[in-house]
Amino acid sequence: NTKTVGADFDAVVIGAGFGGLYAVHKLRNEQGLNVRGYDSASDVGGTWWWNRYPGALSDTESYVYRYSFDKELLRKGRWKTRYLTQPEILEYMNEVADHLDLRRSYKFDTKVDGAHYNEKTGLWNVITDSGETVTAKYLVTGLGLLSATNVPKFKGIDDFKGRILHTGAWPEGVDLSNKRVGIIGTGSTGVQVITATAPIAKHLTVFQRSAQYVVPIGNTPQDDATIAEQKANYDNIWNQVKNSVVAFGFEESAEPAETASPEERERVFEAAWQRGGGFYFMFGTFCDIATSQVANDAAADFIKGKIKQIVKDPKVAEKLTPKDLYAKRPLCGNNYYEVYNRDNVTLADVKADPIAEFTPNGIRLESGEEHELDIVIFATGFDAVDGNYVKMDLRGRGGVTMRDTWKEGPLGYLGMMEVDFPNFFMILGPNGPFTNLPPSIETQVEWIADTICAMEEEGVQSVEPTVEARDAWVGTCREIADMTLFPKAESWIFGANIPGKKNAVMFYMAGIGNYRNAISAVKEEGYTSLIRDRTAEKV
Ligand code: FAD
Ligand code: NA7
Repeated sequence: NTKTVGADFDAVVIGAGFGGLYAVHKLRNEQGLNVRGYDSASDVGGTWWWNRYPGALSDTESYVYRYSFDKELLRKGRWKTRYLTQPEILEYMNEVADHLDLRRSYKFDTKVDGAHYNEKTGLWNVITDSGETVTAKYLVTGLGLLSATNVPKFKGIDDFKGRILHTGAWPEGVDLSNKRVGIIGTGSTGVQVITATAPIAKHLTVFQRSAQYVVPIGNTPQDDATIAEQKANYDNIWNQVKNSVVAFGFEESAEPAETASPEERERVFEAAWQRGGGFYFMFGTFCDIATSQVANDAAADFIKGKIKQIVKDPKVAEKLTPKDLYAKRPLCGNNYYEVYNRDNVTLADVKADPIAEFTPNGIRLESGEEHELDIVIFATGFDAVDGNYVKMDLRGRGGVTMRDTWKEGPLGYLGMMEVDFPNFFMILGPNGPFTNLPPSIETQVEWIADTICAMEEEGVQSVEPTVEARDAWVGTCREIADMTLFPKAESWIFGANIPGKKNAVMFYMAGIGNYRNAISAVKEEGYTSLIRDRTAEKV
């Protein structure tokens, strides 16, 4: 019962994470389209299927790291602590898939190698690694923005006799206990895997390139009364979340640190330190930490003071003290700096003494110092945002490739569409919101589903953004980003973590509330920024 004449499916959805699953639900269950989903993973879960490393956890609080659209799912939600562990999130995703009967639309263990738009038929040809090629009118991609693993190349890596693992592709059954473990990377993931590994490993060596600002996570148990209150108050909670900036479930501060007294700053930072939460520390304490150098220095100095207090060996404390701005994705952890007081933990500063090579027995630094290891864990992050898009052979009108369209850095209209790619919709594509992600994913999937519905009702065959609209959106994102300190710090947010990747703005940083208004306006104005049924003459 495909509506599109001559197509195998009305829509193909790639990905079975939060994004893909909701897209299949909206398009298939609500709009009656014939949908095929693909994921290279063996089951649903996306991020939470792949990232099974010890300590894997969401640092968005449990009550808002979930879908909001289904009251029954909200009512059934279960959690024991303030944050959800990876197994709990995976269980939740499985429950969602069962509840909405989503699995039957998917082919798992199937990678989409490419998708080519055929201008004659007006259909996407979707090519998979199972040898199957299918056609569909719409292509919806939920490929994940932190999903394409970054595996740096090191000399001698093939000679290493031990095991090498990446946190983002973690196999079942790895036992780190009593092993000599090396961890490369101290980002959000590194902090989690380091704190989980230190107590069980025989010895842990952390290879740190950049020292990080890490505040406590504050993962306390949550009693039934608190959970019942959160559930009873969900209408207000989601309303606040969807009109906020970072969508983390707390009110962002309206107080500037710039004008606060030193005592007031100390009081507010200390309270946030005790409360826990990385995004809370950056956005819930004062309103100008991400925009004012003075405020940023105040927050950074507070954390540096804590490092000095916590870490017993002053030389180690110095290595752990960040030298740059507090303007990457804010991190939090469970007694992170305390790890370095343990006898079985060594910190190797690989900015001062870089990794020279892997040897059969471990890692040798440029100074000649060798660390003997049984297992090396790459907590080296992801080719974020556009990584999975440029890996695929995506071709739009006239065979134009996404790789070429984004060769100077990813673009994207509203974080969801691209010029020359008709009937193509991205979930969390470039220049979408920088927030707790499930609420932004829902916002985008709902807009995509509404747009498809409107086009179907109008009888439109194809829809794509104008160059002007796309360029204006990218320009807006650049202007907003430049009002913050984030572009001044080197991180995945601007593509700085991948050697050779062009530094580009990849997020809309004005918050989910403003984002929702911006995309609603496009719909209310009748999608005037989209070209319907573009033909050669109109170009
Ligand atoms: P994903 O969950 O990444 O799913 C994408 C799926 O697409 C994957 O399963 C992948 O296999 C599949 N795929 C990609 N390309 C192809 C292809 N060519 N063919 C077939 N399948 C393909 N966000 C927060 O908001 N709060 C947090 O606390 C938080 N913590 C995180 C912790 C970790 C360790 C990581 C890695 C991410 C975290 N995130 C967090 C971000 C997280 O990715 C999002 O919250 C959310 O899970 C993204 O969902 P998604 O569906 O967009 O993408
Ligand atoms: P991140 O935040 O990109 O962190 C990766 C870490 O790995 C970071 O400390 C990097 O150092 C380090 N790294 C990367 N390449 C190398 C090489 N070649 N040598 C040494 N060290 C290296 O990734 P995460 O997985 O922690 O987090 C990504 C997001 O996923 C996170 O924000 C959550 O939302 C989930 P650097 O800082 O670049 O000097």
